[in-house]
Amino acid sequence: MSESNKEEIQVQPPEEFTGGKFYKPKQTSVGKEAITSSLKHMNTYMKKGDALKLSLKMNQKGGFDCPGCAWPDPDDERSKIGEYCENGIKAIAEEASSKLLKADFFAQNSVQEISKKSDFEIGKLGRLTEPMVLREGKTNYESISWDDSFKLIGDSLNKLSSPDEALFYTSGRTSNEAAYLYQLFVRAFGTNNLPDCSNMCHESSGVGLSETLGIGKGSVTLEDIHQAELLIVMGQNPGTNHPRMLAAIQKCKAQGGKVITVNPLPEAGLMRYVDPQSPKKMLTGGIAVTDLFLPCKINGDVAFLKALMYELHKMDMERSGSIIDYDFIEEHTSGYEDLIKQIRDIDYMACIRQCGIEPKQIREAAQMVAKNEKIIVCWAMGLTQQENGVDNIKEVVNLLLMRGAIGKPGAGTCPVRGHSNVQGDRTMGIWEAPKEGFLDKLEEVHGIKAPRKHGHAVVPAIKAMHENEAKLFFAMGGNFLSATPDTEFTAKALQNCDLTVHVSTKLNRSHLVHGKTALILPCLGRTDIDQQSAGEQFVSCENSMGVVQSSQGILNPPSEHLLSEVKIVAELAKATLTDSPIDWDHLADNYDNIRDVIEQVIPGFEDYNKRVRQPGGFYLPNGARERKFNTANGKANFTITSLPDHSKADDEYIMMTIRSHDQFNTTIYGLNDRYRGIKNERRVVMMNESDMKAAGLKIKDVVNLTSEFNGKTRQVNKFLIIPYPIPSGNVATYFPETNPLVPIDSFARKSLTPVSKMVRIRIHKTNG
Ligand SMILES: Nc1nc2c(c(=O)[nH]1)N[C@H]1C(S)=C(S)[C@@H](COP(=O)(O)OP(=O)(O)OC[C@H]3O[C@@H](n4cnc5c(=O)[nH]c(N)nc54)[C@H](O)[C@@H]3O)O[C@H]1N2
Ligand SMILES: Nc1nc2c(c(=O)[nH]1)N[C@H]1C(S)=C(S)[C@@H](COP(=O)(O)OP(=O)(O)OC[C@H]3O[C@@H](n4cnc5c(=O)[nH]c(N)nc54)[C@H](O)[C@@H]3O)O[C@H]1N2
Ligand SMILES: [Mo]
Repeated sequence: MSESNKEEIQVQPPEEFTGGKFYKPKQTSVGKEAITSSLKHMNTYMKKGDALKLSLKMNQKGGFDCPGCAWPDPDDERSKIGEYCENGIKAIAEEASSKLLKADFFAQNSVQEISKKSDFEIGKLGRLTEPMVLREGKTNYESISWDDSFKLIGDSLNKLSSPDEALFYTSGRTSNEAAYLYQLFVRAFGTNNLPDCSNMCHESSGVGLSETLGIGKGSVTLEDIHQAELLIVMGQNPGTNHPRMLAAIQKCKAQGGKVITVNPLPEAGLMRYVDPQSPKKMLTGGIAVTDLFLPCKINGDVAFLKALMYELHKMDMERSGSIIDYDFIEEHTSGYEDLIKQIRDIDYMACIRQCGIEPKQIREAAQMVAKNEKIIVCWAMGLTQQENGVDNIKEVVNLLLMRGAIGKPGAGTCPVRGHSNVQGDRTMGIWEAPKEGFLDKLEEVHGIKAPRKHGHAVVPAIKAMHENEAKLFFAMGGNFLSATPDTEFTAKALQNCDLTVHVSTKLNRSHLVHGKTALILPCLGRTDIDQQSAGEQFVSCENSMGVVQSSQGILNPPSEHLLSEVKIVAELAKATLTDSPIDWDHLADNYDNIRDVIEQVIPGFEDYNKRVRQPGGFYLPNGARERKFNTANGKANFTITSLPDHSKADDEYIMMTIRSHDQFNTTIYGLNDRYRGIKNERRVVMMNESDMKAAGLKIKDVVNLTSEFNGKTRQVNKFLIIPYPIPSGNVATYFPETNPLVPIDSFARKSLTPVSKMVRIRIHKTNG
């Protein structure tokens, strides 16, 4: 393809409005409208019989794992009529789409023409049905056989001057079995270049928790949530992104539990909730979820937590040491003295200014923390996608440790994970920075030589492509272009590659912004039957609370040409590695064989094949849950952080990029954000009314947005201003439309997570 042609490919969604209507944000989530909305999605996008079949099997013991979020299923009784939520239904309606995307569509539409469509339209084109190739210099994708696809990739990989010139991305839907085989292939090939969506998601949690508690995962179970006396929900919007969490919160509240919410926005799901399975509650308007709402400014969390600990310490002094758990601290922790010295001396008013929460409310929160023993902090992207993302997590841990609220029933850490198997993928070794012990085991069990040099995470991977140091990009799922920061920069990086390959269920923009040659390899989804030579297979996934369970699809695959991700990896390995000691066919023919080797390599998977067949699966070991801290000093560590830098120019605003109620990451289910009162429009800037007034802006004014970072200005055009209850100086927009504004060099210290929740921007009014 010529340079000029390349430039015409639309890297960003079209700058077009869809006709938005704006209402007051809702106070209540779920209820009748959620049911209507999910039924509508099922009926519009799926075959009738399939919809019913799927909804009865979703998240049931022996059924399939919802391909949406990673919220766990109840260990005990599961609701017969449906252990799922509105957004789970949308996720399966999207995957089990009745529409098929066939080769003739690609023959009739050039890549450039397809790129003019919106992400919503691209997603609705239907399931991919056969392998497609875009040959160098051509404008359209065309059919290619599986054999030729594997040969093309294998030859390209073997032509690289070093295995480190290849990058192997993973999105978090990949099953344990596929993820294990994939990383095994990548390491047998010779690189640790395994960037994954976790790098953009909960990496800060992993880093922060490992350093302080010795395990990169949360410590609580679902039962702990039910039993908690106090839940603190920070930087998370469960009503939209983890709707089934609301049922767990409801159970907790029914037993007397209290909820503190720390969020710049009064998210509907956290204010009131109506259980869709309780008709009575539906009539009465549901229950209040949040007992204390703290409207924190964006990235005010470190300041808030420090002020909270200051109040707790003060209270402890006044009440002769009865608030802080000194016995726990003495026996299990290190670093308390240093922490308390810092807390005692903090500039309290600086903390108050930075978080924007009134001292009175902080004291109220401190009273609640002091009064309750069983405390859980839940969090998601509001805390992790910050420059100080790791520090946020460390301060959460400091708070819990002060109260001894870890490793006992009803207490602990709860990072609420995103993709349905993102946690399992990491357990399986999808990680650019693997531990030596893990690599030793791979060598011992498989007879390969595992590379020791750490590989690239997402941000360094983009830079490596940008600088021509990496030339082949392979993605196991996901939408790398649109999910990553600095869209224009990333687009150039991908376009620099000799070959880009995507294993996918649906078409997305990453397939359109391609290397010199590009391949799309269509695969089975979670809901599809997976037939291999040893018979029908199931896979397994690990949820947010470390439970591993099986998942088996029940629908006939939409096309006979689809392969499972496991099979794709095995065939790719055979086409690439000429002299491999691994019997790839043996592993792919029967997934029990993969689980047998996982059991030998990864601790906690003893009797994997047997235990994964138990209804409900099994729990992985979790040291923090038992007060066994696998840190260098064997203790839980208090740590010291400093207040984040909030400096900005007078005319700058702090922007967070968030999800609407009608999307799953870059997959746009629809154009509404019902709970926030936004209808039929995604190109919006939610802004405080007094800020609007001060800037001379009115509702529906059309604006362009710029962000300036290290002397470079980035810009997106055509957004509508809407008034919203958000702290002054803060604004909110949707991901991925504003990803072009997130600078590639703005990432979290230590975890390298792009700072998607604190982008300094300017707002420029246009003439419409
Ligand atoms: N339906 C649906 N479900 C999903 C997803 C989806 O896109 N759609 N995505 C999945 C994935 S991969 C993930 S990671 C999770 C994401 O789940 P969330 O983290 O809940 O998703 P976000 O929309 O990024 O929301 C971040 C929340 O943090 C708040 N916030 C932003 N900045 C700050 C801050 O500085 N401090 C505090 N205290 N709060 C802040 C925002 O107001 C918002 O409520 O959801 C998973 N589940
Ligand atoms: N600005 C900003 N950027 C963000 C975020 C943010 O909050 N703000 N959030 C970040 C977060 S938390 C995450 S997790 C990332 C998400 O980044 P990704 O995981 O890369 O993105 P997704 O949109 O989840 O990927 C969707 C695509 O996955 C493919 N797919 C779906 N199911 C399957 C399957 O079963 N197998 C295969 N092989 N493919 C499948 C489909 O083709 C679909 O188009 O984005 C990050 N980017
Ligand atoms: Mo995520």
